[in-house]
Amino acid sequence: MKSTSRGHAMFAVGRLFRAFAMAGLIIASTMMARAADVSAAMMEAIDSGGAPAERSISIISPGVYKAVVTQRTGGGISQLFDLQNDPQAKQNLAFADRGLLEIGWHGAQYKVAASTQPAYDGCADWPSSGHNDLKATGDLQVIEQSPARIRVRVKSEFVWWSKQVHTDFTVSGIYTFYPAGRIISQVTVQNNGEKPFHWSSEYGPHLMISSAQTANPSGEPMGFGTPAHPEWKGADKAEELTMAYPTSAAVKAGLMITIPAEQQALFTRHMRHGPAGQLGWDRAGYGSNGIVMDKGYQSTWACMIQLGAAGSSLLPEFKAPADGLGVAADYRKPARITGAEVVTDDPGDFNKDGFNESEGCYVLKGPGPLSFAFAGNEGSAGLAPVFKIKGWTGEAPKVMSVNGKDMLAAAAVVDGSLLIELLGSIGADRVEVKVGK
Ligand SMILES: [Ca+2]
Repeated sequence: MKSTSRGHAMFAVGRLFRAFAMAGLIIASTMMARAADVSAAMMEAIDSGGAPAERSISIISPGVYKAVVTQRTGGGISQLFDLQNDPQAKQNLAFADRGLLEIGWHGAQYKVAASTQPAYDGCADWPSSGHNDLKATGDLQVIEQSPARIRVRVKSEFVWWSKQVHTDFTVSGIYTFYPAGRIISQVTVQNNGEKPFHWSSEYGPHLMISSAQTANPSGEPMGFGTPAHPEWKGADKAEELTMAYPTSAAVKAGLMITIPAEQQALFTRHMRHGPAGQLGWDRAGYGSNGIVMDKGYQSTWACMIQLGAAGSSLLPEFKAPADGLGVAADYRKPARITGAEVVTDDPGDFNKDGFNESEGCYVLKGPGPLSFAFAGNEGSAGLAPVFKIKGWTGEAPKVMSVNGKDMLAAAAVVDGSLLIELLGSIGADRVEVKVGK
């Protein structure tokens, strides 16, 4: 296994555990016990309940991040906090009025001035605060909850410029939140309304972040870039990722978004609104070329958002778009697994290769214990891979063995499947993995 600068991430996860480790209060024999405690405390979902306007679901990975999904926006991720650098959760990285993952606004036939038409097709927003005003808040449901991950399903309709509801033009999403700062979203867009919708280049998955007003009053706190265009000059052709990275000392976190490589047939280009400093927000990510959604249109796709944080023993630091290339490769060019049964028909695995893009996990089968070889593609970071092992009959292990060394994991058995996320980075080299004893 290639040693990395984050090698010590193997055991040190979470503030509590790091504090113990640094204080030298634990020795090897008790390390696993402490690791188990930390693992058991991983991932919590808190449903506030209440009326649609007030209802939210908070997802917390202790010491790593907190996200809040709100019904008033139609199911947007209205808040995201880097708990490594902002333990009091005061600096919201997402733009609260909409959501961290935004998928469109302007249509192709955009016009506002002197328009007398009540609702031509020129705008479709999701999420947005307009959903609450229009009582198009939709539905939120926690569909899975364990120490390994939390899944939240949201359903709503697009709205027009936050002023009218696009009846039967629906969006539904399933967010899968993992302990290591990763949010996988599966999105389904469907038009059962009578009118076609003509999109501008804005249709696609975007990061929507807060800007000057909340993070750094003196200027733009985060820039947007891509690997080929680090400061967003051009960037018309879709690349590996879009990143929001800190441009002031006030921000220690970065965010990146990527899509499965095959989806670049749909999302062929990048999109950025800008400028950040003027508006209090900015949004950028993948766009498209004039997609028309006729009556009956339906499309399901997925994307990955990864948080980076300075000073984290688990997460990478994102200072420039190129810092996300390894993590993007993890999602876009999954590793090859040999020596175990790979499941290629899991719902959400778009290209049936055994890596489920909609859940961000490898899918295997076996009652356990399981041993297999895991070989990343060139350039992969091997950051916190996730495995779903169907037919598992044992307990959820607290560690995984990688080349004979135990590494901390977050795991749970859910509906007969073991879900297990390795809490560390293993790089791109081939490693031998053992799950269960
Ligand atoms: Ca796949």
